[in-house]
Amino acid sequence: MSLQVCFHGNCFDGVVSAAVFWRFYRQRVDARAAVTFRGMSHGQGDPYGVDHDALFAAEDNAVVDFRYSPSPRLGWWCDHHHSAFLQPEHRAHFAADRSGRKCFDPQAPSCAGLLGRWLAREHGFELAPVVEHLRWADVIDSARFESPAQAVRLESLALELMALLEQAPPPALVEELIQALAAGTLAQARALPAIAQAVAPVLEQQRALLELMRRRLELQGGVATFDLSADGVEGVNKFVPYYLHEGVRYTVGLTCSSRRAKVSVGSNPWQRPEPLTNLAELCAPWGGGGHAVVAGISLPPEQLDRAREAAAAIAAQLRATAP
Ligand SMILES: [Mn+2]
Repeated sequence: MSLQVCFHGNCFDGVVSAAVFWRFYRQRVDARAAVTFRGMSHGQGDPYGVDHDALFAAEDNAVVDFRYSPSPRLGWWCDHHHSAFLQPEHRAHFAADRSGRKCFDPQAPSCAGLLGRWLAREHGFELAPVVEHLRWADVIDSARFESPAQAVRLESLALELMALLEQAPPPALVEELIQALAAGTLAQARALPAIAQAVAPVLEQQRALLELMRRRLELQGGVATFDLSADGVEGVNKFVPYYLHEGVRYTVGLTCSSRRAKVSVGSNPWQRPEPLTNLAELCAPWGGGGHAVVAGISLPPEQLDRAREAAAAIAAQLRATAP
């Protein structure tokens, strides 16, 4: 039997979900299945392309931590994203499914946790060997960190792996990680030579970025601002401002890469401002969006000046809400 597992790529929860599913499949469905893994990402249009059946080309096909497909070739599905159904017909198709092999819960903090517990309950999966995987997937995917220090200093194996995946490592390395997580503990996966070698420069880069943020961050009226648009930095750990300064209510950051100029707006998850200004609404007039507590604006890199203007305007609006 051939099996393809599609998962949310470059994401700790997606990778752990793929590992948990593969462990289950070998344990309960087919110990000798030939597996392929495919990391998926959201972009313009339908991530499965115009012909879903063509993408689900293996004899059995699973999707975890990613969007639904009504393809009859999709055998297994589990997700927790609010945006799981691209079309209303997809939701109806899922609701009519009687296979017992599809699971959705938008309240679940992580897909891996939802998947593991569902497979244990409904399909005889032995959960005990992966409880540590699932616990960390819950923490990371719902950003339920104990403190800014835990979120920033990456002082645990799972957080190191999270940081590695955010840097979009090569698919072969991700597959090696999935296989290791399907077979053993987080510590065993982290200790693999290829993983250890890939993690080291990522941690070094995170430390350098932290020092850069220490120099760039400006705090006024409880609003931390930073402009890294000239530094060629794209992915910034959004919790750094709360780690570096006490009393940060909101952050407004500007970054610019070859792909986009980005304004990132967030509120302190450990001391949520009260009343909270809805950040998605603040970003909307500039063509941005997101959630009430964290939002952003993405523009083409040529419009960096407009992004800077938006960042300044939003920071001023947030300062004006000072208690
Ligand atoms: Mn997830």
